[in-house]
Amino acid sequence: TTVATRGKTLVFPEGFVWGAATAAYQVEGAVAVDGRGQSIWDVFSRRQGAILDGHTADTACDHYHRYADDIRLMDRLDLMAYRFSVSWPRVQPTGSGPVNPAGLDFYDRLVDGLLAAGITPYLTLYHWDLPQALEDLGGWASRDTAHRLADYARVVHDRLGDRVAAWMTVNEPWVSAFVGYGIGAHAPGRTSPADAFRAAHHLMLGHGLAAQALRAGGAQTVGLMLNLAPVITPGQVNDPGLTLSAQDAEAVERVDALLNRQFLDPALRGEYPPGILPIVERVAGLGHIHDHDLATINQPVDLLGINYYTPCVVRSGPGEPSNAAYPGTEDVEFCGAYAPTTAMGWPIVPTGLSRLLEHLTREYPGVGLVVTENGAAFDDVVTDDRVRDADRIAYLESHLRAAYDAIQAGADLRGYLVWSLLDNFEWAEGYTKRFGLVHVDYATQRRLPKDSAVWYRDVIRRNGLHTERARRPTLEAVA
Ligand code: GBH
Repeated sequence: TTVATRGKTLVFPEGFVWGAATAAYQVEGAVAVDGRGQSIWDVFSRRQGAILDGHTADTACDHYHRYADDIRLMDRLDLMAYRFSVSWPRVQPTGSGPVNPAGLDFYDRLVDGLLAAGITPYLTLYHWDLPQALEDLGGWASRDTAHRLADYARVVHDRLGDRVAAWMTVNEPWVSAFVGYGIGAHAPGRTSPADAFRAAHHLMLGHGLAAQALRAGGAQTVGLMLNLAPVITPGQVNDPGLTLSAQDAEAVERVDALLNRQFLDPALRGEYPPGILPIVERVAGLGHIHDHDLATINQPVDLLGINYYTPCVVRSGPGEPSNAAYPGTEDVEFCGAYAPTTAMGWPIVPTGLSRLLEHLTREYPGVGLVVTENGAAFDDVVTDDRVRDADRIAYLESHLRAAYDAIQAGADLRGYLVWSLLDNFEWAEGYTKRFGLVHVDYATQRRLPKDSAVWYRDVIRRNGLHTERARRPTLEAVA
């Protein structure tokens, strides 16, 4: 194996890709500039009570105007890769038909700037900002939206395909479908479990159709990002080998099908996992699943992007009478408070990442893996022009150790992207949660690299983790 322990450093495989990620709506701002159309998030965030403290992303990190400075920042952090998303309503203001050249120009400049700095772009086509005009026609509950995504993929690829190698179709279809259309905590804020299942299927169909379009255009690397979590019982948090009761095992399997396999199996195996279609049929009917859809969804995937934050811990027991995030789990208890948490309230369990990577390697062999999101929000404080975010460093370090363990156990993990480069608009939490390696003062737009940014730069420089703590220098802020 290429993995080695060099002195006191855990060395990652040669060519391992280190980077950070953002998403268009969370960082760009400039929502009414240069012909951009409205997205479902522009509309949703104006709903009374939808976003904590009534925040909107109208300005966010103003990355649309400051992208050149942000690229310089990435360069100073020695990032090898930057994952960003393209705003669909910037490129196609009404989601179909007319293309807005000024919108494409922005991504053209961004990509050229990244390449000039030696940073590899990882382009996400869809990170949740659906054009509102398409939502008005039914959004992801409507089959047509999948075809519109493929058209949009073609438009973006025609413009950037000569310079961008890595094309990711959709980000976290589970969240889009079940949080957006089921619980309604995200845009478009609908509360229909039936529409959530339809949205899930159509997002995956959109992935398949977009992957076909990208491939036909000559794209080299095509993939998608899923929010994946090992589904385990509370007892397995500290004792992974624990034998489960039949009821617990069945609860785990059902939740795993809803959260992970509903997306993994169609994309990578061309089928829905056992047990899920009866739930879909009861909640939504099966009319939205057409004969050849699974073959369309099952396109070759070069890269599976894994967004990992925390495991999903469940056991057999009293659940919610109707849980719109997990339809059909009335007899499943979702457990929290089994480990210390981040500011999001998400328990910190690094072994969940190694477990997940090893499981994917066993169950879906042959697909390249990249951690496309991992990171944590903490209550950062700026003192003496510095953010001493030891808690974030500890989170990242422990998860990188878990990733290293998985690689040693045979996982084909090719890269790791921190969520996020910058503090940004954290969806329903507004600006109250900070995930960045770089602190953003929203009043002045000043960027201040946190201690974690400097720590991460050192990880990148040595392609691995120091097993002993060193004294670390700081980086000055940039206006
Ligand atoms: C990602 O979603 C998004 O892609 C990104 O845009 C976002 O900013 C980032 O994460 C941070 O939120 O209640 O303990 O069961 C994350 C999706 C789905 C992560 C549900 C954690 C459950 C935690 N997530 N989840 S828990």
